[in-house]
Amino acid sequence: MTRPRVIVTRELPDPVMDRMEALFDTKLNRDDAPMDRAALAAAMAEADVLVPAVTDDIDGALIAGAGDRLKLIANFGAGVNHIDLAAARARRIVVTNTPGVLTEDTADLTLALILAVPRRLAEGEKLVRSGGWTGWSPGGMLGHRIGGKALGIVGMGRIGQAVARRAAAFGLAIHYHNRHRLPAPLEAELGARWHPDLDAMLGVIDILTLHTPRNADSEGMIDARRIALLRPHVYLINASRGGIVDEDALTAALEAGRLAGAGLDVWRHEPAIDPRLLALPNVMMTPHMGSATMEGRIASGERVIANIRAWADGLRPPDQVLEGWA
Ligand code: 8YV
Repeated sequence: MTRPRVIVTRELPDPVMDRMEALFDTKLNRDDAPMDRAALAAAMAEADVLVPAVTDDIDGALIAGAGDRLKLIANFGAGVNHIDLAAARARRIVVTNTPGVLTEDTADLTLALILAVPRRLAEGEKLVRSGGWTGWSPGGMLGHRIGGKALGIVGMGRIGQAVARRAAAFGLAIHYHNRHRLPAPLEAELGARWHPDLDAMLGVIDILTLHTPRNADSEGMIDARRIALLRPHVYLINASRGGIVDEDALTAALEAGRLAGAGLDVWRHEPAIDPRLLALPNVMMTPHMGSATMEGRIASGERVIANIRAWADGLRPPDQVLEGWA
């Protein structure tokens, strides 16, 4: 196939779109308005390749109704929880993602939250901006020290490891829960302690950060029961997927002072945010911006292009997502 019909659902950086237009029979979404279900269905009826993003819910019914031409869903982004992988496999549609290129940016944002929440950065900024700051005082804006605390990382893949490296430099002791234990040399290099039992880890840490993909195993993983295992001085950080945390249970715990605070970049029903959370001063909130760097977006687009080219050449795309691994 020389020029596959490629439909891109969101506006990507210019260098990515220019290259796509040069290589493929590309239909771009220049005004970046998220496509509704009917628009997605129409795109999936005419495309050889769909390039969706996290805001597109590519569910089983849409995939089942896709045109015979659709052979590749080349996701722009690492997480693929918004794509029904089983339905794609049933239709023999290949799914790819863009792993690796967003790792460092997401880890940076995570560290920013890990530092900002216990030190109350958002509250301090708000105080100054409001004109309500009356001057230094010994008890003003007291937060909690980062160094010497225990960080619990759930999901020790690329991003979890990148967070561990950064956190160690700030003097945090690294604990992690992962299905598989890391190889011993890597574990030693990171100075990380494996907890095969997530519940056991929750009782010994001071800050919890989540870096596991959202899938059937992780959906609602941090629920009311597990939140109750956290000690009241614990901060929860989430820059992975909102659905991993039971947001109602988290809100109730924060409101009741059963948790010290939270740093949240992702939400269960983005972009809607529970007004009860908005009212809590000890929650720092960011708008799903963990990977939002120009460099990362371009690198992500380049991976999409590499995947499409490999597929069009009859090769196995480098980032093919295998069900059960995402
Ligand atoms: C991306 C993300 O911006 O890569 C991911 O899984 O969550 C984001 O950081 C998004 O997926 C782009 O579609």
